[in-house]
Amino acid sequence: MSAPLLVWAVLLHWAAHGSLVQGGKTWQHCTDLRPLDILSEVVPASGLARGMRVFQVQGVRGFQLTASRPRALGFPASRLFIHCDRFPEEFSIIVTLRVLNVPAKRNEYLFTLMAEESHSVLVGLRYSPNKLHFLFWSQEHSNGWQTRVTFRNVSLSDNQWHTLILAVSGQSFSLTVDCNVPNDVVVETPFPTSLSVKRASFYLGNRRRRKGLFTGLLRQLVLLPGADATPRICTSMNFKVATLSVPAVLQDLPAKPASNEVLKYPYETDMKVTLGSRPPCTKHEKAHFWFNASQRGLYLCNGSTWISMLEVKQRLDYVEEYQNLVTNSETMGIEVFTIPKVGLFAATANRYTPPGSAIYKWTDGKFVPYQNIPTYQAQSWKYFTIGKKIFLAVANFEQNDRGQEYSVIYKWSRRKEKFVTYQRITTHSARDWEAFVIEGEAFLAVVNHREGNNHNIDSVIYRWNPRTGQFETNQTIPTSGAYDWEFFTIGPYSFLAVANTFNGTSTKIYSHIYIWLNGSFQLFQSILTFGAADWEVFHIGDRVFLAVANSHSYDSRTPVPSNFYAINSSIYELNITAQMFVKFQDLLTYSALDWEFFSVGDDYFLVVANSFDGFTFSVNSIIYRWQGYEGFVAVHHLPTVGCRDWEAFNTSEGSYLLYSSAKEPLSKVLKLKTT
Ligand SMILES: [Ca+2]
Ligand SMILES: [Ca+2]
Ligand SMILES: [Ca+2]
Repeated sequence: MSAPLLVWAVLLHWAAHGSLVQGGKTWQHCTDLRPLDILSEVVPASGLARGMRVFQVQGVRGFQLTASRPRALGFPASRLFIHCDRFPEEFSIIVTLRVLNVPAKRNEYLFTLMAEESHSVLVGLRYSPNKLHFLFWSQEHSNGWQTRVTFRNVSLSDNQWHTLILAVSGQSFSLTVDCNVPNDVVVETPFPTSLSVKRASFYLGNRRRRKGLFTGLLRQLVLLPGADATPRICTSMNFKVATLSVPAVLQDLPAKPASNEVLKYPYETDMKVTLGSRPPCTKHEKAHFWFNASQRGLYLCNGSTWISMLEVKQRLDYVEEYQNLVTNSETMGIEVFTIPKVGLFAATANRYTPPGSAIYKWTDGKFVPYQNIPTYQAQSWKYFTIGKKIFLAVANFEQNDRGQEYSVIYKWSRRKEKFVTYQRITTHSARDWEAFVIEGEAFLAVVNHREGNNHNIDSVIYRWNPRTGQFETNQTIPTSGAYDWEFFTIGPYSFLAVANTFNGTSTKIYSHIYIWLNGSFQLFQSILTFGAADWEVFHIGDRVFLAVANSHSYDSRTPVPSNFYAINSSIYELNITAQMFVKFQDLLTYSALDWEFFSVGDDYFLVVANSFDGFTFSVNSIIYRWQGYEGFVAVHHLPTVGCRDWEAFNTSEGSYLLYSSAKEPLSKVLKLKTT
């Protein structure tokens, strides 16, 4: 078959609404997810605008505004909406303020967006005693009348600073004060899908009149286009992250809150954003942010230089099919590795013997067959080194033709330039090997899936004995239909996570994370999973994440769900303060079997192996891109068949993904096209 080279997902999904870019750049910039700092826009680089004074109360600074020249506190919306003249359809507004006692019946405007040629308030936020009103103007729905959304019992007049988050989406309006329980209001008129800001201006603390001026202190006013920022802001223990709501912040480890006071006044302790022209960056400014309003750049001081947090160097544009790799038979796992001075290899764990599994070598920009190795329903390969020795271990799921069941460690022979058998280890329907080093000692852990029909068996951790040159049993850990080991370190601590799939009656069972303490692994945390097939650990800045691939939701004791396979797979984040992983994001997957994390330029990605949707094995696997406060957002849909495993690798020519199919003898190399 000579099908033309198929281009998989040529167009970039900017993914705000899951649709494709069609009309060039405008569309793209309309969904620009950068924070728009309204407050800083009023402050000229040279100093303060007329009508503004800085006050400091309780150690926190804010602006006090005067009513004499309300227009001086305004600026054209086009200064913020550079590429697109529509107000976002969904957004959050974050305000930090301190209000004075307002006489009853008096209204004070926090800000307005007004058409130049009329007195219409297109968007506005207004405070009256114990009430907050959000105003907007909708031509499509209310015949050009203003709609007012009122939040009651909002008492801000306690001489304290407060942070408000207003999240708007369609007909639903949600106000959160100091990360307390949100106050949700649903109204008949939805926020307009297309509100033009052409010839409109923002006014700070007023509605272009002297009357209704805000008399308190205003410290922060940010518009965040896109989804509701509240969950990100208020579930995170790191309020530094939270209040800024940009990916940048996440680069910094959470500071341990000294007390609940910190939670109440996040800005007082944590807000370290500087505006204006480039400030100095020394160790005193470390972890401070600089928002360059004129260029919309957000920068983080790392102790010596300002690092750009919002601009990307290289960007993944699309993914293109690069090589069809015909395999010996269906392929469960793949392992890509480099043998120093020899080259780049891929090992495929194949189903049938003969011919068994194969190792391919990257030659002239392609994988070509290099060595066949007899394996018995091989599930995965693991490459590792101990000193100068190079090893490759296979997990065999079945017995050999003589009824013996074992998995094998192969060693690279420099003389033969092949892998040769080194050590056999008795295993029970082995699924996976993990290799790691703790305090200079080498370990190898096998996942035993089941013995006969019994899924509740021990998986084993072996320790390398340098004297005998063999792996010896060091610890056994009870597992239930286990699929995967994942080793990782955080600072001086070593962890091992197991993915438990099935205990004989249910796939809704706990998978466990172990920590190395006093010479052995001890239980650290248990997480409820659904036929967990894979754990993937990854770091973004100083943040540590753990993603689980949930394959299957089945419980013999509960009614059959509509679909066993279309279920969430979850990403957890290490919370340093709580010393545990907490749920960060759920992503809908279709019998997910693997996650692979990779980066391109300054961008981070996760690709999931979706294998089955309940009807067919031909399902799209998805590449998600890290978008800061939005978490991971789908950007590319890749057609796959029974997708089992993903591997990311780089050569001098570029970045690639390799995927294996558990349903057909064809793996594929995809090339990541960048600009
Ligand atoms: Ca593993
Ligand atoms: Ca993985
Ligand atoms: Ca993988």
